[in-house]
Amino acid sequence: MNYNGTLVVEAEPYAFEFSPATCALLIIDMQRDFLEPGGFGEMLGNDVSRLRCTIAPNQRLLAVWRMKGWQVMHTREGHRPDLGCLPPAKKIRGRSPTTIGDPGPMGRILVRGQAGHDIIPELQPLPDEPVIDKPGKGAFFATDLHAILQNRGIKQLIVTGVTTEVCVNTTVREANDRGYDCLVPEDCVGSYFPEFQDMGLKMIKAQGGIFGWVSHSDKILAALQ
Ligand code: TIU
Repeated sequence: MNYNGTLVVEAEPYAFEFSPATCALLIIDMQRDFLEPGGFGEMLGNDVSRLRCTIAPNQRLLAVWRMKGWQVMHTREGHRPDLGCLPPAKKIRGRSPTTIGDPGPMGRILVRGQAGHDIIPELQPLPDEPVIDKPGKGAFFATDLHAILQNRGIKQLIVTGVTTEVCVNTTVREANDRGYDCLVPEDCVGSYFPEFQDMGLKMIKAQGGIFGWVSHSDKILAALQ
């Protein structure tokens, strides 16, 4: 802790300082369809083990945030059962025979209320933790996340979850443009593609932290000692 009473995390491109009262842990899209064997992600040919290695570090960080009584929020990517919030362009992207809204291995793919849309059991939200249902990749688009953060006085975010280059990166960019500082612990975010994991993190911290900071959950936990 420094002289302001803020915590200082070793990070790149330089130390990330935060006040716990105004910093939320935001866990992005740790959903069964992206992470579980037999889900939509695996059905598309992806290796879900590349995402599953983020579960334990997320559990560790989440346990500490909860123990301290600090703010935790979760997001889920998905759509209304009537698909009214699914842009036709998103529906047909990929030219796959099975797309969002169709029956999949764990219910209708990325539809709210279906088993595959749910957050994995290891990271289930508590009743007082907001869950933001988002139709897009970024957590701010067409959601009340910004209002919730403002109402709770949040100015900084620890952003974790999947996938690094898609929903995590989009959310960090959206948050940055709205004036939030974002720290991304590299072991708590995952990609199906190793090169995108690497570049997705580099893009955040390049140019003096153009979108935010990158660190590791061990360094965040060390800052709390
Ligand atoms: N949550 C999220 O990143 N949604 C995706 O579709 N990611 C992919 O990498 N496909």
